[in-house]
Amino acid sequence: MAPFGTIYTWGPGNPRVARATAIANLNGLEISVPEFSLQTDRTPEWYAKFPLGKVPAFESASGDVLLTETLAITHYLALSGPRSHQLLGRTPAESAQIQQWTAHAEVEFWPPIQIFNQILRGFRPADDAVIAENKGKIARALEYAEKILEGRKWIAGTEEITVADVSLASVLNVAFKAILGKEERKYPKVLEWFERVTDVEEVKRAFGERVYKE
Ligand SMILES: N[C@@H](CCC(=O)N[C@@H](CS)C(=O)NCC(=O)O)C(=O)O
Repeated sequence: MAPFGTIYTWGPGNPRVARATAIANLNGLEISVPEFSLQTDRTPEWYAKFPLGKVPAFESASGDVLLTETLAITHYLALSGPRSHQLLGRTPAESAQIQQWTAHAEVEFWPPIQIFNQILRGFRPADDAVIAENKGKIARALEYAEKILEGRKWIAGTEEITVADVSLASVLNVAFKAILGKEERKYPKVLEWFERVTDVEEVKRAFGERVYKE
């Protein structure tokens, strides 16, 4: 099968790419993720295609679709295969719920998680007040998800896995692996749902082995 497109990224561990790749897998689309260095591979030719210079950046096989922004890349991959209606919603109400949870993952969960990521990678000082503030933000968002998951199999209330589940699981994967210890993962419904999502074969292939912080 010829690749549907290429995603340029700094490395296989990029959670934004894991999300997009999982959606491609669910739609049976092959994506090529070549080795790419932010230091040496952002050539003038590459910048001509992606003037912002940020990754992930997507290029379709034909070269006529060029995209940045994880939300847009994921949306395009979700729309481009046989499971588009499942992944993005079969009714306006379903689509809106999926959009709500995809946005919640991106806007409410990811910024505080990213701050920890930056602290762990040495890009930001480990300031106690910043840590407490951002753990509080993650806890608030988790409490909300815990309530919503009461009686729901998938986060947007659908019958099957959607872009919302994959998006939220991709950011929580970082939080559970590197930020929140056992005591802080006191959300049984969220954990049960997270394992359900990351057990889906196409998601597992993109996310890799599930690892929890001690
Ligand atoms: N809003 C963008 C953010 C992308 C982003 O911040 N990418 C970082 C790496 S994770 C990057 O390319 N940094 C290099 C740079 O800023 O030049 C998305 O969601 O895809």
